[in-house]
Amino acid sequence: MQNTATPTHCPYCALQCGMNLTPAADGTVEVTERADFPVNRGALCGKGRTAPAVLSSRVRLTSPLVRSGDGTLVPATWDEALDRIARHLARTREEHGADALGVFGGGGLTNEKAYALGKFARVVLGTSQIDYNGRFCMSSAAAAGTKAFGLDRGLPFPLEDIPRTGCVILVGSNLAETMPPSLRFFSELKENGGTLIVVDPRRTKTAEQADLHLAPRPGTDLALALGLLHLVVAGGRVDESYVEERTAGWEEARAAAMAHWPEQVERITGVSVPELREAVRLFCEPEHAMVLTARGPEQQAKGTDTVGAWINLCLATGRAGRPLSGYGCLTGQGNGQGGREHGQKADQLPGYRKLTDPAARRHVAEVWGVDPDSLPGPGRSAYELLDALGTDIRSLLLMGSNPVVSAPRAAHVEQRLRSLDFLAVCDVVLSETAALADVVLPVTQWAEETGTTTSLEGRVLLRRRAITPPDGVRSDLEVLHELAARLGVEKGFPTEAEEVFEELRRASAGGLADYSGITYRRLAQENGVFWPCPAREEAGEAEHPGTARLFLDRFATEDGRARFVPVSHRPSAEEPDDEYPVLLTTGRVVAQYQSGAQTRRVDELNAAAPGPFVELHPRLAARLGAAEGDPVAVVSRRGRAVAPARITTGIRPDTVFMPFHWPGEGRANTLTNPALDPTSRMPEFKVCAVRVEAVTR
Ligand SMILES: Nc1nc2c(c(=O)[nH]1)N[C@H]1C(S)=C(S)[C@@H](COP(=O)(O)OP(=O)(O)OC[C@H]3O[C@@H](n4cnc5c(=O)[nH]c(N)nc54)[C@H](O)[C@@H]3O)O[C@H]1N2
Ligand SMILES: Nc1nc2c(c(=O)[nH]1)N[C@H]1C(S)=C(S)[C@@H](COP(=O)(O)OP(=O)(O)OC[C@H]3O[C@@H](n4cnc5c(=O)[nH]c(N)nc54)[C@H](O)[C@@H]3O)O[C@H]1N2
Ligand code: SF4
Ligand SMILES: [Mo]
Repeated sequence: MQNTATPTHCPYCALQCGMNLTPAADGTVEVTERADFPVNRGALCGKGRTAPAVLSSRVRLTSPLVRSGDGTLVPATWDEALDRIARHLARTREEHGADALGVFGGGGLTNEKAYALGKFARVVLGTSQIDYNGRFCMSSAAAAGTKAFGLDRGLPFPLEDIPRTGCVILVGSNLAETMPPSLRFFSELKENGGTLIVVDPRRTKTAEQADLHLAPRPGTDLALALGLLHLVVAGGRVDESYVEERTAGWEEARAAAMAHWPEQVERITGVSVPELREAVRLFCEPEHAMVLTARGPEQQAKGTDTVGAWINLCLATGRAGRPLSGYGCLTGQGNGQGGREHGQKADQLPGYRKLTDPAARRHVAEVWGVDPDSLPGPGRSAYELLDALGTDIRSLLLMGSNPVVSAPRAAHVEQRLRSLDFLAVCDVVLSETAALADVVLPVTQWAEETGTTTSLEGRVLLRRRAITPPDGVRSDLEVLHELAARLGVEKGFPTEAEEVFEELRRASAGGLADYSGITYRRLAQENGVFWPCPAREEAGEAEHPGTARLFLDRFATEDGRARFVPVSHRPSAEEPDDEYPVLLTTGRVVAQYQSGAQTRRVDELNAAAPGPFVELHPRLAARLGAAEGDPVAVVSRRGRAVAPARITTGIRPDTVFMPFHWPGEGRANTLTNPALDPTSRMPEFKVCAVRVEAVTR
């Protein structure tokens, strides 16, 4: 084989760093620098650099597995495994109805897979019960963005705008660990004289870069944003003409903010009034400024209102829909953006259309060649779906998620999964969730297949096949094709990604996320195309260039105005009390990815981040009598987890932090609270009440 480099993108996070892959003579594949991709300019974090290790057949699945009579998983042929899945799904549907079938997808799946999975659920299974792990990710920001701007795209501008703005408030993002190559944009911002404000209860690697670090008590970002808006109004810093021309709803939002006095906000958040004033000064003085949120403020049972309050701050100061200013959400998974646009979400049809909209149903049903009335309505959100397993939902097909580790109240979710009549999982490795399945199908992954993803910038990218997959694996698209055929739908599930994308283009045409002007040919030539990009098929018309910057002329609402939301602070679903006096928050470390299913199989990453830990302040550690590395138990109303203490002054004394990448005794999600945001249905991963105990061993 010729050793030519194939340009492609990283399998992990939403930055979708460009990289070149070159197959080596020994069958392995080498990652080399791809300097032409402007987002990372060749830089990669350790996860991206070591991603080929997960292609090795030593760590992955290369044969279908089926549950045998003695309860163990044993190898089977593809036909046996597929037949078994089709048989069980058909039986469940016959005995309990179509809504007893569940489908769970992932934001790591390509656009083509996410599209095909949504279509499979609605057209082949006829079930409304489909949702995906993106619900646990950026759904609160998506809901708030849709309310305010009429459209949700993670960043409404490219990352390259960041160095040229005047101030960025980064709320609950630890991008120095979660998207390391993106740190460059913030360093350049500072070199250009701009300032960075980081809002995080912990002094993270990202917070260390900040000109001002605000460390609120977890779950109080809503009050913090309201307090800042109060000071903006009190200081006469409202951009009155912008508010008049480009927004609606200011009076109610203003009144709500004025009810939040700075001293009261200081008491709720622990951020002092002088710090609040300094933040307002840094944010308001320059001509341009941005607010970017990530999971910190979003993964709360009031995440939608919280993001709404930060958007209000942008709107009141005229910092949205103008060059070098705006609100953005740092989407998380590789295809976290595209994965939420094309129909694997419970209430959604492709093109970011609503399943409840009759015109959207007609359009998509026509592309699919089905009767619009045959399409089911909206289903349950991710946690509610997992909670209904074994009761309302009897059989589940899961693709691209590992909820045994990543879902809130994970011991309960694990027990729900075990109580199913039938579970089928498609994965590249035997994840903790796949290990519970009745049938496991081994699938191809990034370097072995072609497909598109949409990065956090709304940039649609082409991932190219660089190597031949091992014998024994098939692609997710082939799986859906084969299952559809076995369930009586012979057509409409092509196995070639480009063919699926061609249909996705038509299905998305005219929708908010319009991909109809994007083709594989263009993606192969350009460094991605930003949506919306409508087709211009009229003779002689030039191709639509794509939309790097949104809202510059108008917002995507009916009247073109952005909407303020009148929001007020409220406590977290679970506040500390005598029995559970400490706050737990959760998140990530640089060397592990998500549930760890992939990265825990890479030696170099395990050496850097070998296992779970509990980050706590020296004062709390002293009270427990715990020294660095001693096991400590963290107990919540959901359960108990044990992990070594990591003592640092970089965390508030009232708060402990655990990363969520590991199963077993140190699983953070044993503890987390599945209280849901009323709009986005996001679980409260970032705040729950716990007790911390010393463990004697
Ligand atoms: N290394 C690595 N990188 C990743 C991932 C990974 O698993 N590992 N996952 C990818 C995905 S899917 C996502 S969604 C992104 C997530 O990227 P981030 O949002 O950056 O990651 P988190 O660590 O979950 O949370 C960010 C910060 O929120 C803080 N925080 C906790 N509670 C609160 C609060 O109440 N308010 C505020 N303001 N902050 C709070 C935490 O201390 C943490 O430092 O990362 C992506 N990149
Ligand atoms: N406590 C706590 N919990 C959290 C969070 C938190 O901050 N705190 N964050 C939440 C967030 S933001 C997210 S995004 C979720 C993520 O959590 P999960 O949904 O569990 O995400 P992954 O670990 O990425 O799981 C993806 C699975 O799909 C497999 N896979 C990879 N590529 C493919 C493919 O192409 N096809 C198929 N079929 N499978 C594939 C991987 O091997 C892996 O098993 O976790 C959430 N859980
Ligand atoms: S930052 Fe994200 S996309 Fe870039 S190499 Fe690391 S994991 Fe991959
Ligand atoms: Mo995420």
